[in-house]
Amino acid sequence: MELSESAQKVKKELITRGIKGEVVELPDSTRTAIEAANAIGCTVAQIVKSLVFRGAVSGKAILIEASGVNRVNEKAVAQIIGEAIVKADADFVREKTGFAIGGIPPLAHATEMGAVLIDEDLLQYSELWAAAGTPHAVFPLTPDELVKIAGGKVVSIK
Ligand code: 5CA
Repeated sequence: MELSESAQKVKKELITRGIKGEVVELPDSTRTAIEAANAIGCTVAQIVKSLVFRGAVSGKAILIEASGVNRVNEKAVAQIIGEAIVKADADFVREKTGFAIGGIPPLAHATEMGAVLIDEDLLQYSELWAAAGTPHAVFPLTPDELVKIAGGKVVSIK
């Protein structure tokens, strides 16, 4: 079946960046990390959550690539980036990334992120899965590929 427009955008960018993993669109929802893990048949920890926050002072988009099992410690992240962060609303997420919540990919965003952080806990797995633009689309990648395409700093986010 043909990929939806948003998933195609991600697929194109993956090809451009030399990532081999194929975008798959699944019948079951992959909107949340738990749903994605169930639909794929992997652990929740292997799911890459692409979470968008807003810099409280700068107003910049802060992207955090977190393991599906981890909750972002906003105080710890504030220490790392040098300003407080607040959870972004759906409109901010759409404006900055070009995608809707539940399908935010680690790349192919509409605007450049102010900062990108990658959860160090993701580095222990040989295979990860990230959203590919819609709440039904995902693709597999390695931790090295995630660091390459997201272009972020690997840190503890929890
Ligand atoms: N497709 C899966 C991973 S493959 C996915 O996108 N998971 S996620 O965790 O990155 O996206 C869901 C996240 O969006 C939730 O954890 C939550 O942090 C955020 N979210 C959900 N609803 C809202 C909302 N109304 N406003 C802002 N953020 C939201």
